[in-house]
Amino acid sequence: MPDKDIEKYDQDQIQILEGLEPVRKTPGMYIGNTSKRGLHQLVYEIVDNSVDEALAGFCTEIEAYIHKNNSITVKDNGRGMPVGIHSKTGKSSVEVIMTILHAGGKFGGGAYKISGGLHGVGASVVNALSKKCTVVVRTEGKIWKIEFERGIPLYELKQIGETKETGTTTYFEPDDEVFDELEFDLEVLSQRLRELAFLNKGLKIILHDERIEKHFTFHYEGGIKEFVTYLNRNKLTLHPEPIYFEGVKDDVDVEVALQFNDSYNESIFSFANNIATIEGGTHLVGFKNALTKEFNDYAKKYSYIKDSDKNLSGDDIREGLTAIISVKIFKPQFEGQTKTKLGNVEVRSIVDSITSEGLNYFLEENPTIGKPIIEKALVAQRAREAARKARELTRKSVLERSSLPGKLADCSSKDPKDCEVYLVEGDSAGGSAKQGRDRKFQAILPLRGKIMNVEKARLDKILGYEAIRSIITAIGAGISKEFDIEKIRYYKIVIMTDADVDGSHIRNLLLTFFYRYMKELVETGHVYIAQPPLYKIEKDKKTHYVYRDKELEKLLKDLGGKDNNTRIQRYKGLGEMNAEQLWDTTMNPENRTLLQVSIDDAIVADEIITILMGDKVEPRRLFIEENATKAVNIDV
Ligand code: 1YM
Repeated sequence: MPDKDIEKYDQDQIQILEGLEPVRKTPGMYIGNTSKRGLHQLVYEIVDNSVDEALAGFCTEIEAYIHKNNSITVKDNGRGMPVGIHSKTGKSSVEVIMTILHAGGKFGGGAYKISGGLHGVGASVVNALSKKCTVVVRTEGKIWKIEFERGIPLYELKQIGETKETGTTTYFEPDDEVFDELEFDLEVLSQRLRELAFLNKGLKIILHDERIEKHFTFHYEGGIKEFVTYLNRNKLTLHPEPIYFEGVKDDVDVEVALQFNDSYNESIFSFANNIATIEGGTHLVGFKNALTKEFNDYAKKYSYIKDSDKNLSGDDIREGLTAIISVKIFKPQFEGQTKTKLGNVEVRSIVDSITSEGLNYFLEENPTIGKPIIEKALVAQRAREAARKARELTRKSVLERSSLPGKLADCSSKDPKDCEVYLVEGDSAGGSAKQGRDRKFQAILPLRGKIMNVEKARLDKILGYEAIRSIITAIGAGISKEFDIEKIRYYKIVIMTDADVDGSHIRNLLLTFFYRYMKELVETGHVYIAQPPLYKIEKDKKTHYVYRDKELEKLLKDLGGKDNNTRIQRYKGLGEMNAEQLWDTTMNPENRTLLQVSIDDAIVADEIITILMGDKVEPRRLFIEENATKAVNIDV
């Protein structure tokens, strides 16, 4: 990191924009929403300050605690937030940082800042949305402390002790008046903290979940090189170590790691200033361009292809590729629908030339490693040609067919915004759903049996499954590269499966299919999971439904305990519900809860499918062992 030109923090550089009331009035504007995602965003905002401090070269370790009452502490060993008096306000800088919106140092000067990313609004927003918040700063031999309630300081920054250490500790308790959900998800937090540790090599991040007394250390000296190893951990790789290179040009810091596996999938993840650029951008374009060029040059040099032969296409080369591209730049421009597309034009040629140089050097030094990669690309090229022919034949019948699948019970409304389609496991549940639905806006597509194994199949084979073809035609927007989100016939695609092992398997297969072949559908939040109840409880002629195992006991207690007037029915499958029950519990927008599938959910589904269907036996055995008890629980 370029720490050469870091300026001493200047108190007056804090730019005062506005107070905290607007944050409490419209929290969604600052953290996206006030449900699960927004709640977790609070942690990222605080951790981002510590990571910025690490990028500036002053912090090596971050610890995060999820406390028993779902409050959070983040501690770092950086310089500590500035404690001096801020001349314009006469208040301590810590107080200013915590109470004034958008207060920050000289943005863009000195070090790369994560701030300026997606939400990047900083600690003051977290403070505003917390019932309680405490900041402790260790700097220049002294320990300082200040506390807030709902953004309001309880006292001025005060010295509470002495220390030789430096750093900042921020504690906060999310406000139950603001958030609909207050429980932190260990999986979600560990995923992001692990990612941050991969993206910032050498940075140690420790996560403590005090609710279950578990501790996780994320620390990777190899950075994104280890990230690629981790992503490929369940796959058979074509070469033992990921290829890694880095470079800095015109203040743009570029890191690339890549490794090929024997699958047909391309998994490239790009980041700018530690933010996942889901929509790609100039860094990704530069990388792909250089990759295609270098491997074609190599293939020609070693006579795998002749000058007169067709070049390998980018798709041919990227088959089975797992790669991370991470850039750090001073003024990232985020564009696109979800503001996750890097727009800085200068980055394209910089990543292109650093990738070209890096690959060229690597292939010169390791000529044998290029061989299996090129051979695979040549197979892919031939297969792609065959697939193109197969697709052309199927296209007429599937992709461009005007008639809808016979099993689809379509809705009468034609405005996609109002419409939803239920992908239902099994014909019998499909029948109930057809009877129970509101035919104005709800369409039903029954799917029979196991769907397919998308893991080991190329597109031509996948199109051979009838269930897949009917899903594609029903949604109406094509597939893969030809997928066009503008053409979707339903804004909500709802997966409705049984609450048992088979149901979850089918759900994972469908999610994997959407993730691989209609990714944008998931990214733009059109995919949902229906939540059928697990139990029906009748007591004193009243019917209650229970959707989660842990709610059962509570409900029984609330109803005054189980007695002779209680009959509890455990629903094993959707088929056990009649049309009316299915409508009441699972399909009626007034009562139902739909889970919106995030790209992370889809990635997890993809991983599960890779483990269950892939070639490696050991991860599969481990997965089944680890999940055996859970599986029993869902299938009692
Ligand atoms: C647990 C959360 O906030 N650490 C932290 C924050 C800051 C600094 C160091 C820091 C930054 C700079 C100079 C600078 C912040 N400073 C500011 C502001 N951990 C946590 N550690 N000195 C210290 O960027 O120049 C905001 S956060 F506004 F002062 F720059």
